Amino acid sequence: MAKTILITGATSGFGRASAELFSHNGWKLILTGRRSDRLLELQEKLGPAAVHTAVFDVRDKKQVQEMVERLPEEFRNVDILLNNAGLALGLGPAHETDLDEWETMVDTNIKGMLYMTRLLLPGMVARRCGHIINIGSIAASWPYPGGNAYGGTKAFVQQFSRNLRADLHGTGIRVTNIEPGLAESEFSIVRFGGDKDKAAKVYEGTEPLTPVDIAEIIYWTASRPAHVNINCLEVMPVCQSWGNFVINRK
Ligand code: NDP
Ligand code: 8X3
Repeated sequence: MAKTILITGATSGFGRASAELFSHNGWKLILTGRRSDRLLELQEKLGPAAVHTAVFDVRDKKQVQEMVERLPEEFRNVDILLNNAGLALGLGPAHETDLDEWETMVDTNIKGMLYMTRLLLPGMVARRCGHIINIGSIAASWPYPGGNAYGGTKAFVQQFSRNLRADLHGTGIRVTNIEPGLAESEFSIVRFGGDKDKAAKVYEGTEPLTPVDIAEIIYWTASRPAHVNINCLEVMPVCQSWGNFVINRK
């Protein structure tokens, strides 16, 4: 019987590429996001019968609850929850940032992931089968100027993923945190408030990771034998590495 993956943020980037790859490999899909036109277009492309779409905002606990309650019978047994929906807003220093932007990142990257996980886990535990795959970031472990609250939200994803594993000990449920570095998607367009030129400059002269690269890693993680748990996987493009510490001299 075909397995089912629920993907948050399937309208773009990593989520969309994952939808295409899992579909290609015969999975049933629950595709979610706020942009309904994109979800419908993807459903049409991937085959309406194997795709259920749900339009909602992961920041809204009630909408998440309703989505889970309204899952059609044939999509109820979710095998993989891909907590992918997320965003960075701004790249300014902490003392100049917009507090609302910080709040949006916390509400999306942390609270959205918590709502989804808490509501789908009981079914997985009852079936003693399932996999939570969270999309963290290199920003969880490696600070950079302007990473402030975004990096903080991804550090939460990192530790929450580990703690989930501890809680789920003995249930057979797997938990993975995938931590990508520079990857070209709509991420920077969103980060810079829709400024496509500024976003393009982030990738200028680089060979960044692509959404397909990340989807393939997600699929590989999910297709390991059932006794293998990839706890955490950090990935950067070859063109990216770490810089030196900086010292402010008098
Ligand atoms: P994109 O901007 O291309 O995709 C983000 C997705 O998240 C969209 O489908 C969007 O859907 C969805 N989303 C955002 N906010 C909400 C919300 N409130 N409710 C529901 N869905 C939401 O970016 P990426 O594919 O690059 O990002 C995916 C994940 O990967 C994010 O968690 C990001 O932090 C992380 N990441 C990205 C990296 C990169 O360099 N690109 C590197 C490391 C991690 P819609 O707008 O339709 O709601
Ligand atoms: C996205 C990668 O380096 O812009 O999480 O934070 S980075």
